[in-house]
Amino acid sequence: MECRTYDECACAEGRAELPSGKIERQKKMEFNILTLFPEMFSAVNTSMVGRAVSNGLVSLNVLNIRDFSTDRRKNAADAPFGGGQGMLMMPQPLFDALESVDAQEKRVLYMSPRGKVMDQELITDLAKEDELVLVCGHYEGIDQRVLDHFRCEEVSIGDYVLTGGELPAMVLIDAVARLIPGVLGSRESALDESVYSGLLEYPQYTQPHNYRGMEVPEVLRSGDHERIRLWKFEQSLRLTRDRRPDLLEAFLKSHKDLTKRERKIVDAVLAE
Ligand code: 21W
Repeated sequence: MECRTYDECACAEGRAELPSGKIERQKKMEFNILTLFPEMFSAVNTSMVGRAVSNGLVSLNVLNIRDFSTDRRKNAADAPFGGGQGMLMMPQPLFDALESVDAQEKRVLYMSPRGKVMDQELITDLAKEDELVLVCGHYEGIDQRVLDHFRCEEVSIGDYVLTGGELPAMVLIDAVARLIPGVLGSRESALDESVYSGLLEYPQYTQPHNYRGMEVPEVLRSGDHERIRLWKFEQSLRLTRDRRPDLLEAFLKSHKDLTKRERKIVDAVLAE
């Protein structure tokens, strides 16, 4: 059933419609976040994910690691044993903060530049959980005993250097939250995207058809759905060939079931 507006939709109150048409209460997903900069996460409340928080589909439990320090000056970092630059986050505040959210029983992710680079496969897997614990590091990182004891999975968002794990944690939350039923409005869909099909997205156009003399490709206004589908496929193939040959190779390996027309387009694009 299509909902006319997001707020009329059953999913707006934490209920999701099942394929049977039955409406069942949606289990909310909780993110426990450990950070030295809790204020940064207020950004999440002003986004699409913020709407999901208001609707009870997502909840953020943001803990300030410093609040758990038993040190008289509330220190949370010290110099590394064995020397080396900078400071490391000490085990005591992190152990206490992690135990306060029962992290021993949960999937714990440590945002780290040496982690596995996040991809859509990891995100879909994380979206199956009811609860996650995200540890945001700062300075040069955290004491290894924290990672070992809580069996932390180390996750990076890519090969560039940031100042800490807060923005990566927000990237992860955003990517996971949009897969929770009801988080995206009825207009958006979590399916039908490049990361799912394996190809980059084709160029898109909206009104007006002529803007400052620049015309929308004629085929998109033809009404011929098959011609349009094949045009989009061809554009996606070209972009993927030029920008992400790695993705094109994987696509061709996994899509042996192309139609005759699609096969012809693939051969032509590869020959160009
Ligand atoms: C950057 C911490 C570099 C440590 C050995 C000892 C989390 C991040 C971060 C940061 C270093 C992510 C060194 C992509 C990122 C993050 C802060 C290492 C050198 N090596 N994804 N000292 N990029 N970054 N410093 O930076 O916390 S996920």
